[in-house]
Amino acid sequence: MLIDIVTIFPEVARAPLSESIMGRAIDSGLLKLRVHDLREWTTDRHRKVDDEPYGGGPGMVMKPEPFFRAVRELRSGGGGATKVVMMTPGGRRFEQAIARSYAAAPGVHLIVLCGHYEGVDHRVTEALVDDELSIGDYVLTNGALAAAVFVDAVVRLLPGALGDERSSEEESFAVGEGLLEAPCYTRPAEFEGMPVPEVLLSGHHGKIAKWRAEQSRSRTQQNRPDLIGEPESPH
Ligand code: JA5
Repeated sequence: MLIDIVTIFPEVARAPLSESIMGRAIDSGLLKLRVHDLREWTTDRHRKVDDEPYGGGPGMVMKPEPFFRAVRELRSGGGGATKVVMMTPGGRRFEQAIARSYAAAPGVHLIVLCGHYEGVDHRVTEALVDDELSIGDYVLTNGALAAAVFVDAVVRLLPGALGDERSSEEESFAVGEGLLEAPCYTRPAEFEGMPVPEVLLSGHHGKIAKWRAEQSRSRTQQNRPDLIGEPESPH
């Protein structure tokens, strides 16, 4: 899968995607990841990527020209079909089902644009962007972090990306679809006065399954009532 990320903070996007599973996906050729500095596509001496908003207001807006130059150049170097994704707090909520749909099209060249400052000139969105994504309802200082989250979630689903670290059976337990996992423990059986629940040491698989199911239910009720059709508790 070919993925280009375009950001004014390329190191922020690059660092998390060079480790572990992502690093191996790159080394094995499963993923070709290129992270670009948007300023490569500026033409002025100061490499300016933002300007004041028309209509007034606080903050700065990302200029359209560098994005248009970037996408034109990257599209021409990709070969076949291209999808342009914009990471922005105003996008549709990114979730596992969206990650799956991107992973199911590994032949598509992804170009991931990162918003910064108060926003991006809307002509970029209208003319270039196929999908606007938000990773959640919180404020980041940096859209490159959101891009790294998106790419990680997609690439780990590509066949062969996980090696034997984890299998896709885990998918059916993904948060957001079903219940939360029961608590888990490893050795020692007692640590600083805190014992592992006795049932887990019992060897009684029926009782263990029942205990886990009840723990899943109560933890989901407590932490993610939205997953079982109940209103989310106020903050
Ligand atoms: C925050 C100054 O969830 C997607 C995104 C959140 C966020 C993005 S993209 N950019 C920024 C930002 O804040 O630049």
